Amino acid sequence: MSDAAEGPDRAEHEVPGRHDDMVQLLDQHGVRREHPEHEVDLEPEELLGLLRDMVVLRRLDTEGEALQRQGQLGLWVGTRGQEGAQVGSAQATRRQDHVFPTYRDHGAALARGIDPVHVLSLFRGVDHGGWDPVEHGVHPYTLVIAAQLLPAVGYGMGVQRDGAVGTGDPARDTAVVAYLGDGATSQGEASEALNWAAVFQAPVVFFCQNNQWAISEPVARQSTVPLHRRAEGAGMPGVLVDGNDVLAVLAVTRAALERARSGGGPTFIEAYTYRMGAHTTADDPTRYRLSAETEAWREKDPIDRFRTYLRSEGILDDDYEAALDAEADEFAARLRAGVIALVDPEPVSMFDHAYAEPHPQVLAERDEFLAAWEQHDREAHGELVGGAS
Ligand SMILES: Cc1ncc(C[n+]2csc(CCOP(=O)(O)OP(=O)(O)O)c2C)c(N)n1
Repeated sequence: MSDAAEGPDRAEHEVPGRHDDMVQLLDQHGVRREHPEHEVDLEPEELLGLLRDMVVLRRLDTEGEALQRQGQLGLWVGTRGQEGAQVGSAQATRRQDHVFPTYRDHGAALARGIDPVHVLSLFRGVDHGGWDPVEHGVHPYTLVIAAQLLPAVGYGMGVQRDGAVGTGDPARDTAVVAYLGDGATSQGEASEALNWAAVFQAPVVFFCQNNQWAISEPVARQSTVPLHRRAEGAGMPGVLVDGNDVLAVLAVTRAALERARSGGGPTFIEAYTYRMGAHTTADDPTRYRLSAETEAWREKDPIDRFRTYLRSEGILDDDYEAALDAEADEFAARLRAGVIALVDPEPVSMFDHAYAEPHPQVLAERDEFLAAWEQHDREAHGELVGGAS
């Protein structure tokens, strides 16, 4: 399919190049397509599960934005429009796989069982994002662009050396998913990570969500060739998938993960999608992009498209929709209550998790901080006392 990238509606800032190799199993009108290499065969319950995950993720986004506007969060990083890419890719992972997310990959966090209140606690500023990475197989969010990519490759190489790749045991063979954005491909670390992964045949799937913008910088300022074609230069397959087609994303990511787990090496996936909202709640996208562009992408909405398909197959009906709405409402209510109930941490607690074991420099910094804090307290108290006398 080429309607997003070719022809008269291709926006000026998009990277020129042929996109007719884009894997798609549902066209933008929700009509099912065959693909010679990539297929998925899911039970109706599994299909409904994908819809549910996308609807709940969108609700998380709506609530996150509302909570930020109400002053309950310092910032919110939205996912609207990227539900197909995130849910499809995360649902392709297995329990033993390990995921390295960015700050926007809430769909991956939810899919891997992380409490959404925990995700929001980071954006409330009461937590550093410290869920247990081992329990969930999800590293903490990375806010420094591309900084997660080399650790992801290192983790993959570790898995390889632990003998958990290519054993043929589906419960043991392990892969890594490294999420990145289109803007992140401009960082030197991205090139280093791709090269290392290819040279060492690390079991890593680079899942790049090309949402067209790196804040206000369009993708054409990041690359002169479509992003997935960079993989060839690094020495790994690059696959372009319609990121708003949850089925195609699931199929492509499953295949890439299977390849990685079996010892076949890394793959780079470009999920062609769009960020419908602002970069974060601190951003105003009307300053750098046209509403006509956003409107054109609205037509390709991953949830509407999938819903249309499920309805046409008779898998989705009004009763399920009503139950799903009720579930999303309940999810939202739990989220709001959970976020508002979060307790501010002791300021000194920020030193607690820097290292697994006590570290002399961190302990010294902690003492220094405590002394300054107490001094500040004394002065504030003194001032009050002084002012009253
Ligand atoms: C190393 C580094 N440089 C700059 C920034 C500021 N910054 C935050 S988000 C962002 C854009 C990232 O765009 P992209 O990788 O496409 O991901 P998206 O936010 O679109 O999901 C930038 C430049 C940063 N966080 N880290």
